[in-house]
Amino acid sequence: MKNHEVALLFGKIADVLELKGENTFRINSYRKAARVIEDLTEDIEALARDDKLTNIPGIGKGTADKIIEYITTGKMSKYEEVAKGISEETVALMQIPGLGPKTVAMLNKELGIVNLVDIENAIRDGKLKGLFGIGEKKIENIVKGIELYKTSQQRISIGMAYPIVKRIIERLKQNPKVKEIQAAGSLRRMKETVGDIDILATGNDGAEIIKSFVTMPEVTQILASGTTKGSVRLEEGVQADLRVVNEEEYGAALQYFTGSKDHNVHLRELAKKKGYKISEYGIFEGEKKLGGRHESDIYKILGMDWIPPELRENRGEIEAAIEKTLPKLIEYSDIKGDLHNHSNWSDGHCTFEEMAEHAMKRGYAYMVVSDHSQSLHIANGLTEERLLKEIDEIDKLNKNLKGFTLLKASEVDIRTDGSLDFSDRMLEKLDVVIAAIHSGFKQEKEKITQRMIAAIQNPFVNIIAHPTGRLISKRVGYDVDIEKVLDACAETDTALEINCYYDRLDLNDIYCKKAKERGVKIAISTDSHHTDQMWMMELGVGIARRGWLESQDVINTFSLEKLKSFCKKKRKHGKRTM
Ligand code: DGT
Ligand code: CA
Ligand code: CA
Repeated sequence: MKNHEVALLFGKIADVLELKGENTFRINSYRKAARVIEDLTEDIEALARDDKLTNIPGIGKGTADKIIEYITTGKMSKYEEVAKGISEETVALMQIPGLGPKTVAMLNKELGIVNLVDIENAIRDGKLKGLFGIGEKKIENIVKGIELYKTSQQRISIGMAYPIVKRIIERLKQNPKVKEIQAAGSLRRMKETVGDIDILATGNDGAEIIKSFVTMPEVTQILASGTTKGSVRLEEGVQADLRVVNEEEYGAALQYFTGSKDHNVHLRELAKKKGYKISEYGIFEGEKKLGGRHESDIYKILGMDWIPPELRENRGEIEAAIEKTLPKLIEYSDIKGDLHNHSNWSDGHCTFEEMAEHAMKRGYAYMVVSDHSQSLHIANGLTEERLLKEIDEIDKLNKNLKGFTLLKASEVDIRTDGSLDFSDRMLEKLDVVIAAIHSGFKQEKEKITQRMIAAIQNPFVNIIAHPTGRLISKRVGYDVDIEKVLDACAETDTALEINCYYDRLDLNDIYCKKAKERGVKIAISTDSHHTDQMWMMELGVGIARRGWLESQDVINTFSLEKLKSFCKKKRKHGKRTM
């Protein structure tokens, strides 16, 4: 539905007119149009199609024409005309709570403020106080408004959105009115960040379903609540929309709202070439509806295999689906163990017994205990002496476990000169060695790449953890030449990690695909410091699927024996440096 977009645009026209000091009659009529369209429960596109726009109270012929223009062209010439000479930044400024057009106009006249940075500077320098009608309270409100605006602009990590949505959907499923319910959009595609959450449902009482959605405990603000759509802001500041659609259109709506936009655009072109039309309501040949109940209808009728949502980014998946060469993607149920975990021997919060118990509950066959190495003092890194003791303890515990094995490991620090934090003699005693960079992030590209390659060439190193060091929305990561790293891994049977910890997700999907193309194996590991974090494996599998990985590309789908022989193989063929 384009209702919100259209309403926003009319609101912006009103704002700009007001900013320019135009007459109030026109301004009010645009505001009114924006409000009724925002409150509308019917789809404005459907009303336009049925020539019913002018039936909406407050919408005359002129406004209806503008709506039709926007729906058909994606533009509204009236907006472009009135906004001429005013930057998008200034228009955006007027959307901030506490900053209407009048205030922005005044701030522009008095202080030359045109954008967010300008106003933040002015507040910081105390320039606002004393201006017309601006007191302490008003400034406080503007500061709060800016904060809110910023959070509403942000995308949230999938790691934040995923559990919330899972919980919401599980709860709504309990509602007897709900027949089918599922997430769509970027969340269903397991994109690493999510702009907003899209949920689709079917059921026989739309209004009731929407009501139970907008009254959930997670809701902090209700943005819209109708019979087919509810829109709310949730705890994390993220917006979530629930649409209740007709059963016969569920598959088509799911396909449409899962996106991505690029995937859908490509698919629609393809449909057009074949003489079909696809929309959120179904797939059509002329007036005749060919399908839409199931998502697979759309792909099948277009002559291709159904495409898993994680692949729908227009990165060759449509071509592969036509040629029937899509990968058989890894599934969560293929995972046999978690390959990177910390216990309270270093900076974890649980004992490895507790971690193992949780891993068994997840149905795993093994789990790696990989506490930090000695140099990492801030993480309570283990000296060789303590690591030897930990190994003994793990051996003792393993004797009492049936059908489950704790693997002895270390997350050994790659020091700034490229040497490892333990001697080979120590590493040799471990089942799995994970090497990672935790310092010297600002090193030159060549230096940091050499440093990582030195670790990869060590015959005992099996996995490079969080290979780029990035933190989603917080840190770009070190400047490592990933191509060279991939080459070195391919030559030495060294795996790269998808670190599933939600603000890392490192490697990302793009690099996973590259790794697969080079024959480099991947380890999907949670880097858990608590049992409560081990669920994030699901995020890592999502990233792996986005990277086109199959189960044989991922070493923790291997049986214990196969995993052990993968790790040993390198020792036999690699160089010794002790
Ligand atoms: P996000 O929310 O920014 O993380 O990304 P998405 O992919 O969830 O995008 P969103 O929420 O704007 O829309 C959900 C899906 O609906 C999107 O993936 C494809 C479809 N969609 C929305 N608007 C359009 C559009 O204007 N054209 C096309 N082709 N598809 C659209
Ligand atoms: Ca979305
Ligand atoms: Ca959306």
